[in-house]
Amino acid sequence: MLVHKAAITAHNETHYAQHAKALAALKDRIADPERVIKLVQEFQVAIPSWALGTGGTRFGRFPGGGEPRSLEEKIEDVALLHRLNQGSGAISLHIPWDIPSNPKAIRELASSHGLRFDAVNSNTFQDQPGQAHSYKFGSLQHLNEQVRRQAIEHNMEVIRHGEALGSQALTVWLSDGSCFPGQLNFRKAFQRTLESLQEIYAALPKDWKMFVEYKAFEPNFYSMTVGDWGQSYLYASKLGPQAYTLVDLGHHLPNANIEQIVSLLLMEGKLAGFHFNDSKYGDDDLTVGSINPYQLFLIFNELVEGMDARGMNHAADLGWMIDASHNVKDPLEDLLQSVEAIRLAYAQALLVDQAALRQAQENNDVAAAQEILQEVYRTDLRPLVAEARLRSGGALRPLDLFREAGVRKALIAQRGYHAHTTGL
Ligand code: LRH
Ligand code: MN
Ligand code: MN
Repeated sequence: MLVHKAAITAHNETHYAQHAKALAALKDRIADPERVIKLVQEFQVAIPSWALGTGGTRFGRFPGGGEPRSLEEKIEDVALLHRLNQGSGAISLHIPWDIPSNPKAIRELASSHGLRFDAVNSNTFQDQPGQAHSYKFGSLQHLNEQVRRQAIEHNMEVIRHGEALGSQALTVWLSDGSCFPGQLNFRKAFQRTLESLQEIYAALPKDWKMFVEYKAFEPNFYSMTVGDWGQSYLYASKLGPQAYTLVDLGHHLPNANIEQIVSLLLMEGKLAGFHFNDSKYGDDDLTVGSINPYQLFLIFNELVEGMDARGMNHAADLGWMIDASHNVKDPLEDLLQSVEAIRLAYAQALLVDQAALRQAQENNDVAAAQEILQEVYRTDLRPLVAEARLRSGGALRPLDLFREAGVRKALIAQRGYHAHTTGL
């Protein structure tokens, strides 16, 4: 096992004095820091099994070495992240990229590391070897009933895999759509997709949710059959109470007001949760918080306000998942940065003075409203998030410890330069 408890303790001793000083100074400035620390400790983010290796672009792939060669090794990597940050206690699988051949053993391995399985993802956007019918012209929307049947059955199989692992949600993301005007009858494509989703919905266990993920464009560049939150919301509403809309931050047209979308989906009780990433141009899948951390904070501000208004449990009632992948960073370092960015935005949102904000809104005091939000956004809350990690047994500085402990070198020595062959 890489990075034992003893290494974390030694690391924390080295950094403790400096941390304690920064924390004390911060605690003097903010209201109820203990509440924030506790809520951040509880807040866990799921790591996608497809982000543990270096991602590719459609032009090239530059594997960094030491990448996991099996689902077991992917779980080992998530366990390592979780030991370091105590904030990534879940894993989200994409099937068939990761098929648990021995689900019982996989489930035990995960739970021995304190990990659970978040939503399982189906994949009808690629043809798999030996598959009878092609998804070139769509899957659940396809004109041919046999293609739709194949895609429906795949989703049912994913549910069965998820059940064996203790997962409780199915995420359906469809690349279905059209690339050119005139290619598709939008209304009929919607109807066929809805009917296919209804069959999958009927196969959901009673305590499961279906997450309908939308995306504005790519790989279809003229229309997407689940192209925005309105369309996803339509499907989710027509499907029933177990269906919800999943927000992937990169799946919007530029400058979309994602926080407003989030607020309204929450209001309607139809928000599933998130695929966290960041984007400058499109579905860039960049590290969450790397481009627009203010937007991330504004989203969390709506989440905290809206979830509290509905009496929801922040940690448990929505799906918190990362969906990012790229070419140039160590994927594990990148995931440590991701979880940190998410927890930081959450901590900031927890400290927004909601009563003062409400009052500013009621008085049309626009400047005061901005000041209230930016007061917390511009306060450095990293010591609070670090304290949450420390109290849960994680490292004060996970990324530094990852480097000091030579994790990547050790992984390369164990696993070699094998590049993962599935995924993006
Ligand atoms: C599509 C998407 C979707 C897929 C994942 C690999 O762009 O966001 O969630 O399952 O990427
Ligand atoms: Mn996604
Ligand atoms: Mn995406």
